[in-house]
Amino acid sequence: MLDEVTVIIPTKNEREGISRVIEEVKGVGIKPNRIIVVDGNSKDGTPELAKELGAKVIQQKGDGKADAVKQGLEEADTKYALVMDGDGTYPAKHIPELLEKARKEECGLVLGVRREGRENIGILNRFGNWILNRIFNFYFGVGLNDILTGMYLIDREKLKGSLFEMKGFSIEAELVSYFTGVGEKVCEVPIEYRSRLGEKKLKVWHGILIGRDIIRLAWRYSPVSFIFFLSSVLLIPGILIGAYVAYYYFLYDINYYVKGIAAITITSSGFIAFLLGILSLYLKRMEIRLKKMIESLSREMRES
Ligand SMILES: Nc1nc2c(ncn2[C@@H]2O[C@H](COP(=O)(O)OP(=O)(O)OP(=O)(O)O)[C@@H](O)[C@H]2O)c(=O)[nH]1
Ligand SMILES: [Mg+2]
Repeated sequence: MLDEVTVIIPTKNEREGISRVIEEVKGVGIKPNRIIVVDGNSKDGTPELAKELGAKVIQQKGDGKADAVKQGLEEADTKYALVMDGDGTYPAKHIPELLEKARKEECGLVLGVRREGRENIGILNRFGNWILNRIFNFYFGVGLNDILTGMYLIDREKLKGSLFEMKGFSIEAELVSYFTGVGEKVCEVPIEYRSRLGEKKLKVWHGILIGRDIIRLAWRYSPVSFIFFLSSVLLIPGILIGAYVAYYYFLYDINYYVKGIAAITITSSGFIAFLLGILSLYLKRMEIRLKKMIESLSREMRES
């Protein structure tokens, strides 16, 4: 079963953690040639160390974690790819659990949700994670718990069509957006998180960039929620002003012409936006249905 997985470890100066990670991954039964370390110009001997331990090491093109993960996903040739940090924070013992979940429930993406050891995340990161998860769930209409986890399993066959437009630490947000947006199942498995070995790369401003990117991704993969948001921004004040005008007209016979026209204009714009929202929801569902149909057709053709 584990032969179906390639483990991808993006690294940048992770000499202190990489041995532990590779040893643990081998320990659960993954063959060394199925461990790909994508190194981003480490100056501390990380790639040499990884090679000594038998892992396949490739030098990343481009820069940032996103480019490294993308390259690893292209390099892998198994159905599943598991991405994990090279800093020793994610225990490899969870790999079989993530794989089993994907196989059983046909998930496109399985997120390792950090449950145990949350104190090792750091208070600022925990707070940032909480906000970013809320923003994501709001715009995508889902209830995920840890979209920015550094340990996740991808069904590579279901990844075709992903655009990989994001940079750096926004890769996780992009992958979750893609799978959610195209209607593939995003599953969750609780995992443990340990304290980091070596120097931290993630800074506060990365969190801000991730927030901006989630909004961009929502517009691309979940425009429906944007349109409904816009329609409520128009409809609510429009109806309130309309009620105000009607109240004075019917009870006191006072005419507010400008407010009346404003109420009609704003409410009808909001109503049109609402109808457009319903239309795009319908189109999105149709896109997902068509995609599923094309997939099953091509599967049938491949099998026959
Ligand atoms: N190849 C490559 N790997 C990177 C780059 N930047 C970060 N990484 C690796 O990506 C993984 C995640 O980075 P981390 O610094 O652990 O960030 P994090 O897990 O979000 O946050 P902390 O672990 O709390 O610091 C680590 O294994 C890093 O070494 C990069 O530019 N290129
Ligand atoms: Mg990390």
